[in-house]
Amino acid sequence: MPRVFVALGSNLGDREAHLLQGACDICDVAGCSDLVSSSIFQTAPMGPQDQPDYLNSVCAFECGLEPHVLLGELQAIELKHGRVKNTKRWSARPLDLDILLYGTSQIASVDLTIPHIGIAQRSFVLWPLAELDSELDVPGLGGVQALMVDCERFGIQRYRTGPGESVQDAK
Ligand code: A4P
Ligand code: MG
Repeated sequence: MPRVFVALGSNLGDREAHLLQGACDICDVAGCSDLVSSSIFQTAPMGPQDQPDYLNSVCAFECGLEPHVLLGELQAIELKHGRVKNTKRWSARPLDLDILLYGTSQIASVDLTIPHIGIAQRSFVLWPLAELDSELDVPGLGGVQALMVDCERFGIQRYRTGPGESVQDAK
């Protein structure tokens, strides 16, 4: 089964609860197993600045679902968390779930691009990805550690270390 990496982002409501419960919701999807989560990071918003800071994390799991089926499951979880489709690009949301990597696949269809299109520019994706697998190769783009060197930082700070541990270095 391919190993899949999904980015979680939240900047509305109880952001930490949305990320933690969102990962649990993915665990509950039939066909998804052995999920691990990164630390949670806080970042300034990319895009419109008149919105709260984000919490971001990444989870990795074994996936027996086809990529488009997985996308549908993730969108259903976003809706369950109160996500409202907004015509304004990059607006605030309780939970955003993006498929970053699906094994070594490269997909370019109308509604699904893998690796995710913004992966190389975003600290809030690359830092948690590297935490889960520092040797990870992003198909078509290169090693995650090399990508981290040039990405935009968005004022990234560690907010919560790993799953289940409280964090002292959250400032
Ligand atoms: N789509 C295509 N490829 C994928 C993929 N790999 N994973 C399509 C998930 N979806 C994918 O997504 C729009 C469409 O992208 C979907 O219908 C799907 O078919 P959406 O979640 O409805 O809308 P969106 O998230 O607002 O759009 P977009 O352009 O994907 O935004 P991003 O890239 O997700 O960025 N700032 C900080 N600090 N942290 C953040 O997490 N996130 C965003 C949203 C903006 N600013 C942020 C953050
Ligand atoms: Mg999205």
